[in-house]
Amino acid sequence: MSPIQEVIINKKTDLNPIWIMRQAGRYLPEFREIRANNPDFIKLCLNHKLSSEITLQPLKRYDFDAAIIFSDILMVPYGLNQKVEFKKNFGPLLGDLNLDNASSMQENNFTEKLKPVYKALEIVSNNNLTSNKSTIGFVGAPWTLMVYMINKQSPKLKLKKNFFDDELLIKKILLILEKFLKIHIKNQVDSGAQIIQIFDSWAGLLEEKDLPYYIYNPTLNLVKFIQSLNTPVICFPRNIKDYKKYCDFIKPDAICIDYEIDPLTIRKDIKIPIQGGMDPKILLTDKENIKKEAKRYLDIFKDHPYIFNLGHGVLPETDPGMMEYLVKTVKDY
Ligand code: 1CP
Repeated sequence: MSPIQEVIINKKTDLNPIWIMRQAGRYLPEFREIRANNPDFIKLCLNHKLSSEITLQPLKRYDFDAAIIFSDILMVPYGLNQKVEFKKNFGPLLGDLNLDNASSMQENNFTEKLKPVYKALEIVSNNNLTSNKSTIGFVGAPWTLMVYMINKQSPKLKLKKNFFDDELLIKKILLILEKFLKIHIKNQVDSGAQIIQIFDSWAGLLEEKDLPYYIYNPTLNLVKFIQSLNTPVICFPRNIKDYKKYCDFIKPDAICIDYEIDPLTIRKDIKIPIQGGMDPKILLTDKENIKKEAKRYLDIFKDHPYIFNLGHGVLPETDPGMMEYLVKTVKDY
């Protein structure tokens, strides 16, 4: 079993495995080089040779304990025939959702559209660089995906005004997403993903009273499905107020925390394995500070099953040398 699985499944506390969200990406010059020659981001995700190579790039540099497949949560709306583009200095831009078209999507057509993602997972999980490491697959949570599908761009701080007006539309989208997220998850597991992470990046936009309908129930459904495949699931509901309530309801195998939350409170409240927390901006400071902050998290979770990670994705302006220093600090702890 790989160290991350030991932490999640066997609740080991002495291993301190590390991987980093967005570890395969914009802070690495070797990624930028590939990206410069591949302006269409979706096409790049659908190029299994390149996406598997990008996935493995950080493992060639650093002693990470996991590879996370180079893909995007928005590959699911893309698979459902919604147009998805990534605009430079703007982010994702989606076309109108054609609900009839999405509802009538056949399972095998969806799988066929995303086949290169699964192919890349096979390549990565069979590569020597991932032996004794975990290959992580992922999906966006239904709520976060629905936000992009209706809002058609990043909500940043707020949703469009009439977002919640069409209740029937919302209900239908949630049902379609439940079906196709399960297919996407199963395909990833069948292709070598040993762990699934669910990203709910916009969980923090909802009020407490709306959490059961938009987050708790749909996510619980996916979590149960992933667990039925004998696969551990890590949930990352970014920016929520009550991680304990979330964990009590959804019961993921591990919970990833953001950098706004106090790790001491989390350790007190939550019994399941914990991942993440450190502010990605710390990597933009200096070595002394990186060591201090990394140790703070490692000390706090010394006797708790803990996977080192950041509290959000690594920032593009991060110096790869500082990442090396962070990995060394965690490994030497
Ligand atoms: O321009 C570029 O070079 C593309 C930048 C980029 C990258 C490297 C995007 C566009 N997506 C990704 C890869 C990606 N996205 C991974 C790969 C594996 C890894 O190394 O971690 C993962 C796991 C994601 C997940 C993802 N995509 C999330 C959840 C995590 C988070 O950041 O909150 C979200 C919200 C997206 C949507 C998305 N993809 C890309 C952008 C710019 C965005 C929008 C973010 C926003 O709305 O502000």
